[in-house]
Amino acid sequence: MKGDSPRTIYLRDYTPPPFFIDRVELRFELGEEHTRVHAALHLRRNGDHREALRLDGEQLTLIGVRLDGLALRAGEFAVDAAGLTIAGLPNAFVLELETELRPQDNTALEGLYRSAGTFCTQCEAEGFRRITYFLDRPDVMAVYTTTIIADRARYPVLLSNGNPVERGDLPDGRHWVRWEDPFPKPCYLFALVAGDLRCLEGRHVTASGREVQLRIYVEPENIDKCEHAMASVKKAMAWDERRFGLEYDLDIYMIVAVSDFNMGAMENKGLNVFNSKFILARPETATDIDFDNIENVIGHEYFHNWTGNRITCRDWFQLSLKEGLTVFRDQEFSADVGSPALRRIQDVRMLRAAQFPEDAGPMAHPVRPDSYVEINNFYTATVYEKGAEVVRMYQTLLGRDGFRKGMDLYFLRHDGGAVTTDDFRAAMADANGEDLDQFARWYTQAGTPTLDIEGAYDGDAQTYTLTVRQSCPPTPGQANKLPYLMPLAVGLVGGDGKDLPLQFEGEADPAAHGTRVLRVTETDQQFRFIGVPTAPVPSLLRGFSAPVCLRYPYSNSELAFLLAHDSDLFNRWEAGQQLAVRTALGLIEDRRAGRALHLSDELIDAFARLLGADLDDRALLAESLTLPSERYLGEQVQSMDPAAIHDVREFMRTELAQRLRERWLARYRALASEVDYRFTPEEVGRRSLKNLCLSYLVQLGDQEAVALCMKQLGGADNMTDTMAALRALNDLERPERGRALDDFLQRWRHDPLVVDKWFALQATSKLPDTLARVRGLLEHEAFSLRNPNRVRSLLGSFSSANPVRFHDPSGAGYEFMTDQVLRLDGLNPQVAARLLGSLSHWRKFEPVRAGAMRAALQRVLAHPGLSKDCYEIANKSLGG
Ligand code: B3K
Ligand code: ZN
Repeated sequence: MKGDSPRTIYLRDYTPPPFFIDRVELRFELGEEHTRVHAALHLRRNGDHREALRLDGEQLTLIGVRLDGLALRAGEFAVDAAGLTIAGLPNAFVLELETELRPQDNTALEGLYRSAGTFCTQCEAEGFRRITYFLDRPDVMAVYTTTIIADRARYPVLLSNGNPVERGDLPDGRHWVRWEDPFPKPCYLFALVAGDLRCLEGRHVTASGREVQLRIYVEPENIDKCEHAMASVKKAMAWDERRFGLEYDLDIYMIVAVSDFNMGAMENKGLNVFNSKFILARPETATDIDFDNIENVIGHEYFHNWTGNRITCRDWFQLSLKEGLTVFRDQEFSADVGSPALRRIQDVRMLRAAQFPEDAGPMAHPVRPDSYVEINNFYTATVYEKGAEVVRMYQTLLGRDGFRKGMDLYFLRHDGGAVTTDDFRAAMADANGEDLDQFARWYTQAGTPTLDIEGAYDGDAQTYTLTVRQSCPPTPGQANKLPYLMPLAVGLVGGDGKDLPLQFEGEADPAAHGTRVLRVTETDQQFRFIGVPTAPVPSLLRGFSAPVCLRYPYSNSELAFLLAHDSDLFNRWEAGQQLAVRTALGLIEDRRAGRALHLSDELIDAFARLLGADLDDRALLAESLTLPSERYLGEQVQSMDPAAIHDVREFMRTELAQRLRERWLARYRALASEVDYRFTPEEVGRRSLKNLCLSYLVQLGDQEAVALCMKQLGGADNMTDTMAALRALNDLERPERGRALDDFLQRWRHDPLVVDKWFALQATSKLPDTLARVRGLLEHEAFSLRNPNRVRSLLGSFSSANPVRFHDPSGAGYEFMTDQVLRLDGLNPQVAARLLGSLSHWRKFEPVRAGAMRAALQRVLAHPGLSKDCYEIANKSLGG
C-alpha cells in the first residue's frame, strides 16, 4: 500500500443526505471506443443548511456540467479522484452532467462494463459512481428514465429498469429505447444491458389476476438452457404470494445471464443480472447441485423485490436488513418446495463451514457491522447466513403467524423507505406486543455464542432439569459480551425413542409431546419439566434453533440413540455428526501421540444401521453418511494441522469403506437406474446416495471400484453422475484419471460453465502434485484472470476446497496464492480480496503454517498500489 491508509467509515457518523435526488434522466450512447453518459439530476436541498453539494464519482472523465440549463465554467465546480463539489446552489435545481467511460477497459466489473459482447452494469454497492457523479448512497431514492442509444446490428436488445415506453431508429444505423421505472429506487438498483441476446418468454398471473411477462435473456447459443430457470421464477412468484402475500409489481420481470460477474446475481429493479452459472442448465451440463442453486438464487433475487427494493437499507451497515432477510426467505422457499430437513442440514453445514470460522477469526464483525473500509468486503457469511439465522430466530420465538404479522407491519410501515435493522426489529416487536430490546445484541455483538447445557433427572420427583449457561468469546474490539435472547428448541426422548410430554411447573396440562421452544435470556438459567416418567435423553437445539455451539456431555451411546430415534430430523443428523467429530478428534490425538489408528465399532455400527434401514428420504440418508468436512473438523482443534485432519478423515473413510464394502456395493447397485434424468427430490436423493456409495467404494482404490466409475462415466446421461464418477477418480494416481479428464475437456470445451468444472476438479485433487498442476493450468489457453468464474474454479477451489494441498507445510501454496492475488488485484480487487480471505485465519494453524501465512499477508500489505479491498483484509488479518 502506498500513501495514506484508506479511510474507515463508521456507522456512528451517519447523517441524513444533505440533498435529495427525486428524478434522474439518463442517456447512454454506447460505443466501441467511448461511451457517453448524459445525466439530468433533479435535486432538492434537505433542510435549510448552506452546505456545498458533494457528488461521488470515480474513474470518470467529466465532459461538462450545466446548472438549470446553463453551462458551469471551470472555477464553479471542483473535481477530484473521488467526486465533484459545487457550492452556492439554490434549494431546488437540475444538474446536468456529461461523462465519458470506457466500459471495454473495465476489468473490475463494477459500474458499466462489457461481458463477451454485451454491455452490462453492476452498481451495488458503490458502482453507480463509476457511471456518473451522484449521491451514491441507498437512502437517496429517485425515479429513473433511461434512454439507451447503440448500434442496431450489434446491440439489438437494449434494456433498463421498469417498462419500455418509446423506441426509434437513427439514420446512422443506431437505434434507441427509452425505459421508465415508476418505483423510486436507490442508484445501486440501476441496471442497463445492451447486446445481441435471445430471450425465453413466459408469463405469470398473480394471485390478484395481474399478468406479468417473464423474460430470460441469454447469449444465442444458450437459449436451450433456460427452462429450469423459467420454472424457478414461476415457482418463486407463486410461493411469495402464498407465504407472504407479496405480488410482483411491474408488468415485466427480466433476467439477463452474463458470463463475467463478480458474484452470483443482482436484484436490480425489474432487471436482474445473473452470473450465467445460476441460470443455464441442462441435465447434460449441470449437476443436481447446480439445478438446486439456480432455483435458490432465482428465488433469492426475486424475493429481493420486496425485501431490498421496495424497502431498502438506510446505509450499508444495514446490509443484513435485506440480505439476512432475503436469505431466510430463499431458505424457507426451498424448504417448502423441497425437503425442510435437508435444506436445514445443508444451510447449517454451510454456516458452520463459512460463518463460524469468520466469527472466530480476525474479520469477525457483527451482523450489523459498525465500521468498514471497503463495503464490498462485508458481503459476508455473517451478514448473509448469520443474518438469516437471526431472522429465523424471530420466527422461532414468535411462531410462524407472529412472524408473518411482523412482516406485514414492516411492509405497512416502511414500503418505499430506506430503513434500519432496528426498524425491522420494532415491527416484529410491535406486531406481537413483545419486548425484543435484548434481541438487538444479535445485531451488535460478533462471535458465536456457546451454550453449555446439563440435564438432571430426579426419579422420585419425576422432574427433569436443564441448566443452560451461555457465553460468547471475545472478538476484535469487543472483549465482553452481554447475554442474548435466544430460542432453544428442545425435546425429551424416552427409552422407547418417542418424545415425552413437556410440562413446566405451574402449567395445568402438558404441552403436546414433541418440541418446546425455551426462551433463554440469562447467562445462567434453569428449566424444570415435571411429570417425566423415565430418564430421558434430551434432544437440544432442535432444528438448530439458534446459531450457537452447543455443548452437552452426551455419551456415545446416547448419540447413537438420537441418531436412530430423534423425531427431529435435523438433530438425528446432528447426533451422527457429533459422533463422527468426537471419533475424529480422538484419532487426531492418537495420531499426534504416535498411536496406531483404530476406528471404533460405534461409528461403524451406526453407519451399518443407517445403510441397512430403508429410509425413504435418500438425500437425508446421504447427509448422515457424509463425514464432517475437514474444515469443520479443523475448527474443533486448537492448533490446526490440515495434513493430520486430512489423514484422519481419509482413514475413517477407508475403514468405513472396507468394513461395510458389501453394503455400499449393494446399495450402489440397487440405486443405479436406467430412467431418464429428472430433477425431482426423489431422483436427486437417489443420485446423491448412489454417488456417495461410489465415493466410499472408490476410497479403496481397487480395480473393481475403478471399473464401476468407468462404467458410470461411460453410461451417464447427466452431469451429476458424470461429475460424481470423475470426482471419485480424481484422487487416484491411475491412468484412467488423466484419460477421463482429457475426454471430458474434449467433449465440453465449447461450454464455459462445464470447463469451469474441469478446472475445479483438478484444483481439488488430493494428489500430491496438485499445486504444480494448478500452476500449469494458469497457462492453459482456457484460463483467464479476467473471468471471475474461471478464477474461482481454479484458484478459489484450490485455496478453499483443498486444505491438504493448499496448506502444504512448505508454504508453497501460500506463496503461489499471494502471487495470484497480487496479479488479480490490479484487475479486479473484489475478487482478489475474496481469494485473499483464504489466508486470514493464520492464527488458527500450527506455528509453521501460521508463520508462512502471516508472511504472505505481510507481503500483500507491502505491495505498492494495493487496492483498499485487499488492504482491509490483509491489515485486519494481521491484527491492524
Ligand atoms: N445484492 C447482491 C450482492 C451485491 C454484492 C456487491 N459486491 C446479490 C444478492 O445478495 O442478492
Ligand atoms: Zn441478496
